[in-house]
Amino acid sequence: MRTGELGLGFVNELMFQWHHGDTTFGGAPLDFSPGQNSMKILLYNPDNEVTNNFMPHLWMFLLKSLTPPPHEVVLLDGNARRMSEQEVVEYVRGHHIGLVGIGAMTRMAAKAYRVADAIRAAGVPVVMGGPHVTEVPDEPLGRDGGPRHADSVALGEADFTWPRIVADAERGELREVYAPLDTEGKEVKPSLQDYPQISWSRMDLEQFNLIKHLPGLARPILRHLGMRWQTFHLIPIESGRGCPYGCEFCTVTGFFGDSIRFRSNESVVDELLALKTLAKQRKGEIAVFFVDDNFAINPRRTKALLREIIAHNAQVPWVAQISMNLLRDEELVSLIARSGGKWIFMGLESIDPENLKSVSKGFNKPAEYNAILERLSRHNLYAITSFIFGMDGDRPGAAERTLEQIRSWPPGLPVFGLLTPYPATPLYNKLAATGRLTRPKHWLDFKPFIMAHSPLGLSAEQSEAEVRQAWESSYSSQATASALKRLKGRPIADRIIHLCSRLAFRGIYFPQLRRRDWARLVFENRGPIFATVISALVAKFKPHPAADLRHPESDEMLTASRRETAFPEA
Ligand code: B12
Ligand code: SF4
Repeated sequence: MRTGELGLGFVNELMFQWHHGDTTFGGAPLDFSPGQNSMKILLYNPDNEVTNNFMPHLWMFLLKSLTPPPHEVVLLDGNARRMSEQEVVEYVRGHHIGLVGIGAMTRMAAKAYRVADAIRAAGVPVVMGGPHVTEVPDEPLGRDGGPRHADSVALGEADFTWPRIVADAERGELREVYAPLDTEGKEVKPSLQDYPQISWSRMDLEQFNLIKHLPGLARPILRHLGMRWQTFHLIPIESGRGCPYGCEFCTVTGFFGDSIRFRSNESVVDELLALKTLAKQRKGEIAVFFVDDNFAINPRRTKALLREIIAHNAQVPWVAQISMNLLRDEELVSLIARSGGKWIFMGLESIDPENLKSVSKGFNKPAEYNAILERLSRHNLYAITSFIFGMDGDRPGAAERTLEQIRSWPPGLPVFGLLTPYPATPLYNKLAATGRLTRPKHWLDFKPFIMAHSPLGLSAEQSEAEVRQAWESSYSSQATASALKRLKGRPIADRIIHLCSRLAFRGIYFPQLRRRDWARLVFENRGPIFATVISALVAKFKPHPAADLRHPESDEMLTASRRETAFPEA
């Protein structure tokens, strides 16, 4: 759904006009000059109560950067620090918080509402934003017959509305709905040309230090093997917004719109350079996740950005989401590798062309999956391939047929999910119209990997079993051993990262948040772990021949410090 098309009676309640310097609100001039009263604002992102994200959410850092002075903003991410409703309330009381902003994906909505209820009961106002409440704004406002959870909702992209919300909260005059609409009720989208500078060096990133999550024993071993990092952070950066493809199950085209917008190359490069400096200062490593929906949606622009990254020596290891069809371009793939790209996330979804057509993703061509994955592999790039089961064309055995293909591809990280009807997507509307939703408000009773509708060729239980089989088979200790064996000729740092990623990715399906889960996992995978440690020791004491360290596509040699150690030093 586009915010400008909200079928709600209150669309015209709010007209928000913002035209580069011409800032009016409902006709009245806006005043964003620093207010008298400094407020402490908490931005909170809930966990989904089952698994944890490995990366902080960009929206919190972005809104913090857009908050006008003199207000102070503190951030809490339930994924890094899981807290009960009462614990969040204690935090709010203890830190004298005057306004709480909560953002949530659909699967975190139930927890978000419970936390919001507890905070409001303690007398502190709550504003909710993000994709879920944008799709179903009546729900948090209690206009659908259910209880009310939020004082206000911010619909759509909140870059422009957030300063207004803060100003209204300071005066105690929060409105119910904030939508970035012009005087004609049309949505105004940020161009991203004046993207704010996110001061990562001033953010409290300690809660997101991934080294903290390594099992105790792993740290000294990795240090002994040459890993000098004291911190490791995966930082979200956006270089653009929007994707016009409109896949049936996806909220992105509706939410961000099919108008694609980009930051300037300069501003992205500056952010990367700042992060590089920060990593050095903290004696750590920073990798970047470009959270763009489709990082190469405009290949010419992406290539120009990657060339700028290379020219300014702004390379950091990075991950991005790129649709398969755009990776046919050899020059693009080569630039990705040379600019620091390591992992590419691809929504392959299915190996069945009919299935793909049925969800409007016919631009994915299963016949070329292998060739494209081989191309990435030749450039030392690894793929995170995402598949969905429970589509209408799936029949029993869908997982095994998919696994057979995956096994023939270069080793990567496959992930599997169920077709999930997110509210306001074309898929949701289609299933609702045909009476096929079995749990129309599945998010209020979130259960991971449980169907919310009946597919045509499988039962819900069969679909769930296909997903289970896919995870079990792909992340068994035999599968990990075989993947590591096939990566034998690759740089040792790549192999260690692959091994650690495999052990961590398994946790998306098999909860492994307790120490004893990790101990069992390490024991089960002792074979590949031992083999990798031995290879790392060999690499440390007998430096690899130059060819192993040479980038396959360039003559650039890795720096001397990298040559000496199994892991790049900060
Ligand atoms: C990065 C990302 C992830 C990361 C994790 C999230 C993270 N740490 O950033 C990873 C890769 C782990 C991930 C996983 C998943 N993701 Co994801 N992800 C994204 C992605 C690509 C970018 C998010 C982002 O940072 N966007 C840029 C920021 C600036 O936009 P934003 O978050 O929307 O914030 C803006 C507004 O929404 C608003 N806002 C947001 N919050 C708040 C709060 C307040 C108070 C206010 C005022 C405003 C506000 O202001 C911001 C500025 O305008 C989005 C797609 C997208 N482009 O957003 C999907 C997306 C959020 N993911 C989605 C999904 C479905 C998933 C998975 C369920 C996929 C799966 N099947 O496993 C998992 C769930 C993970 C979990 N823990 O449960 C859906 C969510 C749909 C929905 N209705 O909930 C999205 C929208 C993509 C899609 N295909 O539709 N994801
Ligand atoms: S290509 Fe990706 S981001 Fe774009 S609509 Fe399809 S699933 Fe969504």
